[in-house]
Amino acid sequence: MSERLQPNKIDVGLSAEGLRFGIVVSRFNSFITDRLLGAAVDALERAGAQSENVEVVRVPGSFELPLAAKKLAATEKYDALIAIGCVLRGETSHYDYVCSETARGLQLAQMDTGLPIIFCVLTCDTLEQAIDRAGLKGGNKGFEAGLAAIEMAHLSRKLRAPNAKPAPSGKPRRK
Ligand code: INI
Repeated sequence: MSERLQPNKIDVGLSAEGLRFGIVVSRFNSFITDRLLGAAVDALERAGAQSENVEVVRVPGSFELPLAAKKLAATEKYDALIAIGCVLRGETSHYDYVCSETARGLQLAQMDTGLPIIFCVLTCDTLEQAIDRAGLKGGNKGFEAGLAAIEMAHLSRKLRAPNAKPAPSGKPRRK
Protein backbone atom coordinates (compact mmCIF):
# COMPACT_ATOMS: atom_id res chain seq x y z
CA MET A 1 0.00 0.00 0.00
CA SER A 2 1.11 3.60 -0.68
CA GLU A 3 3.25 5.37 1.92
CA ARG A 4 1.27 8.61 1.56
CA LEU A 5 -2.35 7.61 1.12
CA GLN A 6 -3.95 6.56 4.40
CA PRO A 7 -7.47 5.37 3.54
CA ASN A 8 -10.15 5.57 6.21
CA LYS A 9 -10.97 2.05 7.30
CA ILE A 10 -14.54 1.12 8.09
CA ASP A 11 -14.16 -1.11 11.11
CA VAL A 12 -17.11 -2.89 12.61
CA GLY A 13 -17.60 -4.51 15.99
CA LEU A 14 -18.02 -8.19 16.56
CA SER A 15 -20.53 -8.12 19.38
CA ALA A 16 -23.81 -9.81 18.54
CA GLU A 17 -25.69 -8.19 21.42
CA GLY A 18 -28.99 -6.72 20.24
CA LEU A 19 -28.60 -8.05 16.68
CA ARG A 20 -31.32 -10.29 15.23
CA PHE A 21 -30.49 -13.39 13.22
CA GLY A 22 -32.51 -15.85 11.19
CA ILE A 23 -31.01 -19.24 10.37
CA VAL A 24 -32.46 -21.35 7.56
CA VAL A 25 -31.37 -24.98 7.73
CA SER A 26 -31.78 -27.81 5.25
CA ARG A 27 -33.03 -31.13 6.69
CA PHE A 28 -31.32 -33.03 3.88
CA ASN A 29 -28.04 -34.43 5.27
CA SER A 30 -29.12 -33.29 8.73
CA PHE A 31 -26.27 -35.29 10.23
CA ILE A 32 -24.04 -32.53 8.82
CA THR A 33 -26.38 -29.52 8.84
CA ASP A 34 -27.21 -29.99 12.54
CA ARG A 35 -23.50 -29.75 13.35
CA LEU A 36 -23.17 -26.61 11.27
CA LEU A 37 -26.23 -25.15 12.98
CA GLY A 38 -24.85 -25.94 16.44
CA ALA A 39 -21.57 -24.18 15.65
CA ALA A 40 -23.30 -21.13 14.11
CA VAL A 41 -25.46 -20.75 17.22
CA ASP A 42 -22.38 -21.21 19.39
CA ALA A 43 -20.60 -18.35 17.57
CA LEU A 44 -23.61 -16.06 18.01
CA GLU A 45 -23.99 -17.00 21.68
CA ARG A 46 -20.30 -16.43 22.46
CA ALA A 47 -20.53 -13.02 20.83
CA GLY A 48 -23.42 -12.04 23.11
CA ALA A 49 -26.54 -12.74 21.03
CA GLN A 50 -29.71 -13.29 23.04
CA SER A 51 -31.93 -16.37 22.55
CA GLU A 52 -34.98 -14.27 21.70
CA ASN A 53 -33.05 -12.69 18.83
CA VAL A 54 -32.14 -15.93 17.04
CA GLU A 55 -34.75 -17.86 15.05
CA VAL A 56 -34.28 -21.15 13.21
CA VAL A 57 -36.39 -22.27 10.25
CA ARG A 58 -36.02 -25.70 8.63
CA VAL A 59 -36.56 -26.51 4.97
CA PRO A 60 -36.53 -29.89 3.17
CA GLY A 61 -33.31 -29.43 1.16
CA SER A 62 -30.73 -26.88 0.07
CA PHE A 63 -32.75 -26.09 -3.05
CA GLU A 64 -35.45 -24.61 -0.79
CA LEU A 65 -33.05 -22.33 1.13
CA PRO A 66 -33.27 -19.31 -1.23
CA LEU A 67 -37.05 -18.93 -1.13
CA ALA A 68 -37.22 -19.37 2.63
CA ALA A 69 -34.38 -16.86 3.09
CA LYS A 70 -36.06 -14.34 0.81
CA LYS A 71 -39.34 -14.66 2.70
CA LEU A 72 -37.55 -14.23 6.03
CA ALA A 73 -35.77 -11.16 4.67
CA ALA A 74 -39.12 -9.67 3.62
CA THR A 75 -40.31 -9.72 7.25
CA GLU A 76 -37.64 -7.08 8.05
CA LYS A 77 -37.14 -8.73 11.44
CA TYR A 78 -33.47 -9.58 11.00
CA ASP A 79 -30.04 -7.97 10.72
CA ALA A 80 -28.58 -11.00 8.93
CA LEU A 81 -29.51 -14.50 7.84
CA ILE A 82 -27.46 -17.67 7.67
CA ALA A 83 -28.35 -20.36 5.12
CA ILE A 84 -27.13 -23.83 6.08
CA GLY A 85 -27.07 -26.85 3.80
CA CYS A 86 -24.94 -29.74 2.65
CA VAL A 87 -24.96 -31.05 -0.90
CA LEU A 88 -23.12 -34.32 -1.59
CA ARG A 89 -22.15 -35.39 -5.09
CA GLY A 90 -24.09 -38.40 -6.33
CA GLU A 91 -23.92 -40.36 -9.54
CA THR A 92 -26.05 -37.99 -11.60
CA SER A 93 -25.98 -34.29 -12.45
CA HIS A 94 -28.60 -33.54 -9.77
CA TYR A 95 -25.78 -32.31 -7.50
CA ASP A 96 -24.75 -29.62 -10.01
CA TYR A 97 -28.28 -28.25 -10.30
CA VAL A 98 -28.85 -28.16 -6.55
CA CYS A 99 -25.45 -26.49 -5.91
CA SER A 100 -25.68 -23.87 -8.58
CA GLU A 101 -29.32 -22.94 -8.02
CA THR A 102 -28.87 -22.78 -4.26
CA ALA A 103 -25.87 -20.47 -4.55
CA ARG A 104 -27.49 -18.37 -7.27
CA GLY A 105 -30.79 -18.15 -5.40
CA LEU A 106 -29.16 -17.09 -2.14
CA GLN A 107 -27.04 -14.46 -3.86
CA LEU A 108 -30.12 -13.14 -5.69
CA ALA A 109 -32.08 -13.07 -2.44
CA GLN A 110 -29.47 -11.00 -0.66
CA MET A 111 -28.99 -8.65 -3.61
CA ASP A 112 -32.76 -8.20 -4.05
CA THR A 113 -33.45 -7.56 -0.39
CA GLY A 114 -30.21 -5.91 0.76
CA LEU A 115 -30.11 -8.20 3.78
CA PRO A 116 -26.85 -10.13 4.32
CA ILE A 117 -27.38 -13.84 3.74
CA ILE A 118 -24.38 -15.89 4.76
CA PHE A 119 -23.66 -18.86 2.52
CA CYS A 120 -23.04 -21.87 4.73
CA VAL A 121 -23.79 -24.58 2.18
CA LEU A 122 -21.18 -27.31 1.96
CA THR A 123 -20.75 -28.73 -1.54
CA CYS A 124 -18.66 -31.86 -1.19
CA ASP A 125 -17.66 -34.91 -3.18
CA THR A 126 -17.80 -37.22 -0.17
CA LEU A 127 -19.39 -37.47 3.25
CA GLU A 128 -15.90 -37.51 4.74
CA GLN A 129 -15.15 -34.08 3.27
CA ALA A 130 -18.39 -32.77 4.75
CA ILE A 131 -17.63 -34.24 8.18
CA ASP A 132 -14.21 -32.57 8.11
CA ARG A 133 -15.84 -29.19 7.47
CA ALA A 134 -18.53 -29.66 10.07
CA GLY A 135 -16.37 -30.03 13.11
CA LEU A 136 -13.48 -32.39 12.61
CA LYS A 137 -10.25 -31.63 10.69
CA GLY A 138 -11.19 -28.36 8.99
CA GLY A 139 -12.86 -26.60 11.93
CA ASN A 140 -16.53 -25.89 11.54
CA LYS A 141 -17.92 -23.78 8.70
CA GLY A 142 -20.99 -23.06 10.82
CA PHE A 143 -18.87 -21.18 13.35
CA GLU A 144 -17.30 -19.13 10.54
CA ALA A 145 -20.77 -18.40 9.19
CA GLY A 146 -21.90 -17.12 12.60
CA LEU A 147 -18.96 -14.70 12.73
CA ALA A 148 -19.58 -13.59 9.14
CA ALA A 149 -23.23 -12.91 9.96
CA ILE A 150 -22.27 -10.68 12.89
CA GLU A 151 -19.74 -8.76 10.82
CA MET A 152 -22.12 -8.27 7.88
CA ALA A 153 -24.96 -7.22 10.19
CA HIS A 154 -22.75 -4.47 11.61
CA LEU A 155 -21.42 -3.49 8.23
CA SER A 156 -24.83 -3.17 6.62
CA ARG A 157 -26.08 -1.05 9.53
CA LYS A 158 -23.06 1.17 9.11
CA LEU A 159 -23.39 1.44 5.34
CA ARG A 160 -27.14 2.07 5.37
CA ALA A 161 -28.08 4.90 2.98
CA PRO A 162 -28.69 8.18 4.88
CA ASN A 163 -32.35 8.43 3.85
CA ALA A 164 -33.13 4.75 4.44
CA LYS A 165 -35.65 3.97 7.14
CA PRO A 166 -33.96 3.34 10.49
CA ALA A 167 -33.15 -0.18 11.59
CA PRO A 168 -36.04 -1.64 13.55
CA SER A 169 -35.03 -1.84 17.18
CA GLY A 170 -36.05 -3.99 20.12
CA LYS A 171 -37.98 -7.21 19.72
CA PRO A 172 -38.45 -8.79 16.30
CA ARG A 173 -41.50 -7.24 14.65
CA ARG A 174 -44.38 -9.75 14.27
CA LYS A 175 -46.58 -9.47 11.21
N1 INI B 1 -30.52 -31.49 -1.01
C1 INI B 1 -29.45 -31.21 -0.23
O1 INI B 1 -29.52 -30.30 0.59
N2 INI B 1 -28.33 -31.95 -0.33
C2 INI B 1 -28.20 -32.97 -1.24
O2 INI B 1 -27.12 -33.61 -1.29
C3 INI B 1 -29.30 -33.29 -2.07
N3 INI B 1 -29.23 -34.35 -3.03
O3 INI B 1 -28.17 -34.97 -3.13
O4 INI B 1 -30.20 -34.68 -3.69
C4 INI B 1 -30.48 -32.49 -1.93
N4 INI B 1 -31.56 -32.74 -2.70
C5 INI B 1 -32.88 -32.23 -2.38
C6 INI B 1 -33.13 -30.84 -2.94
O5 INI B 1 -32.39 -29.87 -2.21
C7 INI B 1 -34.60 -30.47 -2.82
O6 INI B 1 -35.01 -30.51 -1.47
C8 INI B 1 -35.52 -31.40 -3.62
O7 INI B 1 -35.07 -31.51 -4.97
C9 INI B 1 -36.97 -30.87 -3.61
O8 INI B 1 -37.06 -29.60 -4.25
